[in-house]
Amino acid sequence: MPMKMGWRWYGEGNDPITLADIKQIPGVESIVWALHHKLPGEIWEESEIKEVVDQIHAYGFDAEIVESVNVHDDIKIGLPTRDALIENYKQCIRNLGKFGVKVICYNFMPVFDWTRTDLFHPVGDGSTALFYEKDMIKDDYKAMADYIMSFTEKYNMTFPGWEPERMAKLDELFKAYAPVTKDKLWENLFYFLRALMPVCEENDIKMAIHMDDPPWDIFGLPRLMVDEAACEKLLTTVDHPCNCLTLCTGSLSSNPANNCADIVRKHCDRIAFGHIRNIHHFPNGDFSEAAHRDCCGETGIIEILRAFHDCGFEGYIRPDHGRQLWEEGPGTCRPGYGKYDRAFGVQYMLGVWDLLERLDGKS
Ligand SMILES: [Mn+2]
Repeated sequence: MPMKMGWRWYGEGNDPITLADIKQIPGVESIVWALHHKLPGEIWEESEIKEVVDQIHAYGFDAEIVESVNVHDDIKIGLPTRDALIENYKQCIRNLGKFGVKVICYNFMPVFDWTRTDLFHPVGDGSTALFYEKDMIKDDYKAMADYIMSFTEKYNMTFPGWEPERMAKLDELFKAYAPVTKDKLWENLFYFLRALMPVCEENDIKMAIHMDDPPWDIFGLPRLMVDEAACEKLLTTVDHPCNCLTLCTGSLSSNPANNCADIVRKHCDRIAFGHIRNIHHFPNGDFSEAAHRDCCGETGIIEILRAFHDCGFEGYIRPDHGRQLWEEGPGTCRPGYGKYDRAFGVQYMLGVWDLLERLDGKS
């Protein structure tokens, strides 16, 4: 199977972009989807899965990648309740396998999922992008959570990983995570994966862990998937072909020391899913998300695509976040998930990819 281009879609009634819109973007084959109303720990029922998969298939897309089946905090913390929650996760895998799902993206970040300080930051050309101001992420986790959650209330929009039900108990969550050291968190991740691998194998599904975003500890919470050494540790400790990575280039390259192309070359056979995103760094440690074009940031998009191509990558790639362009803004567009810049990203990546194929004599 050659590389497949994907597009993240939040579902009917939950995304201003429709499947009919996506159909007009040349080269998109896979819809990256999820049941966004499900809380971590809940079983995704077959009827619910079928409804969305049928919608996706009706437009000729495949529905082979789910992003994400979120992991319950009790599993990450390692509470006695985790075994029952892991059983629920296994049932999700079985149910998704019945509908042709091949890859489940997930993350293992404590408390907070992706973290930014501004979701509509001016880029300088009239567009806006997600922005991270380093000095704002120090100890006031409530201020940051309030900022992100203000969008939820104002625009009636919930973000994956920022479920209001969880955010309402922020102090409790921080307390529960207090004894969870980095080593303990690793152990809990391995426990989770070891339990899942036989079910993944039976159902031909890969678990693809997303990189932590940004790739460093925040608010005293440990973060694991931060660099090449972490990828190596994850893949060798649970050395099973169904234990894979979602290589998110934007997350990793928020730390300029990470070389994503090198990581692709080293671990290509265990990368199930690539998120391609470009980051522009500022000298003080702040960063902004940038257009996919190589020269718009420092992530090295061309070298990453070349590494995937050289390795004969047969997984899925999607444009990750884009900027908000033209009329896109708060209320009209999910931050990072507008229509235009991601469509540009798809075309840019496929342009590079088509040329690599041509140079290789494959097309
Ligand atoms: Mn990503």
